[in-house]
Amino acid sequence: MDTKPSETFSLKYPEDDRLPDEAKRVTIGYWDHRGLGQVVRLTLAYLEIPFEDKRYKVGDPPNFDKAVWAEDKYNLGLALPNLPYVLIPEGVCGPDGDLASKPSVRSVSFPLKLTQTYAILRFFARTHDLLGATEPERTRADMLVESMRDIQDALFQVIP
Ligand SMILES: N[C@@H](CCC(=O)N[C@@H](CS)C(=O)NCC(=O)O)C(=O)O
Repeated sequence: MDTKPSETFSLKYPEDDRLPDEAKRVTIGYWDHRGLGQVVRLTLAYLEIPFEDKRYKVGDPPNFDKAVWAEDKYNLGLALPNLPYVLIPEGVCGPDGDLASKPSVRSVSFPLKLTQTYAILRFFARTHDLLGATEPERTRADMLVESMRDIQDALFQVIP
């Protein structure tokens, strides 16, 4: 399977070597550890999409207070508030506005506000041609993802 990111439909920034200002940067929100958020961070890093790494710190033991996330949870306009989340402002589409002009996303209003890890990953996979070109390739990719999810779920069971 060719996993090279698409040049024609991507969220990449114009190649002017300048990091986009904050207002035009993708934001990933997650706890200050790897968990479910890390695979989203790694996916954006792989795609060379600069992002704001918003990390929520839980309080000290034994209470592990989560108030810092509670402050944002219902104030970000997330349809299904959760962590990780991804915020994508309009300005981060390709230099020629590819994302916004694609028929499949034309009617979407920015910023895109995404939650649910696998929905986020599939969004970036679809928009960067990482899903495979044929049905068998796409199914193989799905099989791999679901197998990784099995391993991840098993791993989470052993973490207290
Ligand atoms: N199905 C969700 C699960 C998300 C989830 O359970 N997130 C945990 C961290 S791993 C959390 O603390 N969410 C914040 C909340 O429930 O408010 C996903 O895959 O994103």
